[in-house]
Amino acid sequence: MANLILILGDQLSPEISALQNADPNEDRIVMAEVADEAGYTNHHKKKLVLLFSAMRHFAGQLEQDGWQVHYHAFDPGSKHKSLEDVVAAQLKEHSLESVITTECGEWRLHDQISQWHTRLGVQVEIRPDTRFIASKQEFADWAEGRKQLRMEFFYREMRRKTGLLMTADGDPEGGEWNFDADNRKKWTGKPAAPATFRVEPDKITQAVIKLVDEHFEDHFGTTEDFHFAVTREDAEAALEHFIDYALPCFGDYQDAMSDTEDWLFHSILSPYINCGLLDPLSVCEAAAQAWYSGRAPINAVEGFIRQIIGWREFVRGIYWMLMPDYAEENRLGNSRALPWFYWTGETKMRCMHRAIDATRRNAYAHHIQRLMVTGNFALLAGIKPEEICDWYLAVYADAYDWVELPNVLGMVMHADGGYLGSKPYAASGKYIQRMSDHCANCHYKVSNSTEDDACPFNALYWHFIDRHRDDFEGNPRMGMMYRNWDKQDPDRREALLKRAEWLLDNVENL
Ligand code: FAD
Ligand code: DLZ
Repeated sequence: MANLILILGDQLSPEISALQNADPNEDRIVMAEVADEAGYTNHHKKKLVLLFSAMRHFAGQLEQDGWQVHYHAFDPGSKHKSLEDVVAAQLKEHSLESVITTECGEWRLHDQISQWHTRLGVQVEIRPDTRFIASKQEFADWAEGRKQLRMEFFYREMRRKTGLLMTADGDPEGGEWNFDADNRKKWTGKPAAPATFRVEPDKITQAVIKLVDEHFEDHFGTTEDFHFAVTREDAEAALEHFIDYALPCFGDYQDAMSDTEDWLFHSILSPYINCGLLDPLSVCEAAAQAWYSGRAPINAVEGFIRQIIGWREFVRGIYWMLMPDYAEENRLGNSRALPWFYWTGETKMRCMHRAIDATRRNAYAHHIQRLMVTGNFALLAGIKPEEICDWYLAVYADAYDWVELPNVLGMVMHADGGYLGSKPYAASGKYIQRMSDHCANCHYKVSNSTEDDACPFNALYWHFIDRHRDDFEGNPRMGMMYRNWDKQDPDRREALLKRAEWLLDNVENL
């Protein structure tokens, strides 16, 4: 019996499970650019270009390899607005009775596809996504019965499972599981950050840029200077570029921020890993090889691998274990609307301006900008989780619900009660000053806390500590913060809270 094989925009891998044991002469592949997927959030224009162009290149490659592919290019006038519409039309046109697909990354779409067998009256086979190291079930089994879920312990399981950076005796290479303590240097301009990997848009990408500019004009960001890879071959070249030029310093400057450099020593590989152009395990193997051959130090390589087989796998496990209720969590009871400057970057807070402006230009900001700048501000200001989550889902080229939601709702907003961290990542302006050179160029003074020109992060930090006493005073990792707060002169505490109240009342004008 011939099957219809659906490949989604983030499943652009030749080894995707939906294609296993398929017959190019019998089975038909369907891929579709549709309004529902392009419009469920205000996707950054560069994300749309990346996905549509990568999908078109992937479909072309499948055809060259002998597959029969139906590719539905985006057409605003099309009567087919959803993947279901396109699939239903293909089933009818070719009298097919069975759909095969790989489980998708988002609850929203997973929920829809799970109903297709009744809605479309055909057999629908949903296969596991074998590109992840741990299956959903494996994660759930690991989590079961544990009082606390800690990424570090899950990560060690993934190291054992993959053998990455493990000795023949089953010990971690370098004698430690985690070299994070070595990875906190401030970057002062030296060593120079490498040039970004660039691919100039080919004809297919140019056509997609035109399409996005024409039909997605009101979406966030810009298509200008689009230089992402859109094929597996170019994504592999991006990986090599990272390993040769950035990986050696990745660890040292992993937490650094710069007022002048957007990318520093980060890999910029998440957009490719998440849409399937790069295989996460192969990426880690390439990094491990760089350590074995002496091309990168252990703190860099271990730190990088931990992000992928540790954090990336862990957040996915949390997502599927806790959805759909997870998306509704708001344990800190936040109620403030997202300030408009998240969409414009127009704020006098230099670190926020730089992070949001880079996001607008590049559909990218590195982890510390996401966590300790835009995320930290949202946490301290008590922004509604659903609004800040929707912002993060929209603005990054690598954003998909399964990875964005736990990072934002859990890691940044602590709205889930602490699955992603045993304490909130709340910090005052001092942290930003320690890890960056933004403060030297800021309208506000990081050394001030209560004055009119004081860095907003300072008073907001203490306001957060004060208003969440019931939530965090008993947390052993936060006791010191409460002792520091309680030790301060009552007049100063009052002045800090007053300044914070003013900031919150005037949040749109900061
Ligand atoms: P590098 O710094 O070079 O790290 C290497 C790889 O590790 C990344 O490519 C990514 O695959 C993985 N990784 C690192 N940290 C994480 C993490 N916390 N969770 C999952 N994978 C991780 N990552 C996404 O892929 N999509 C998102 O939508 C996303 N949203 C985020 C939102 C917030 C608030 C925060 C704090 C983090 C978010 N992350 C997200 C994680 C991380 O910031 C990005 O993966 C990273 O910045 C991507 O850039 P890079 O490829 O240069 O990463
Ligand atoms: C993110 C995205 C976008 C913008 N557009 C499409 C699309 O038109 N067709 C498609 O198959 N996939 C798209 N995607 C990715 C899907 O939304 C993705 O498969 C889900 O988010 C599940 O992870």
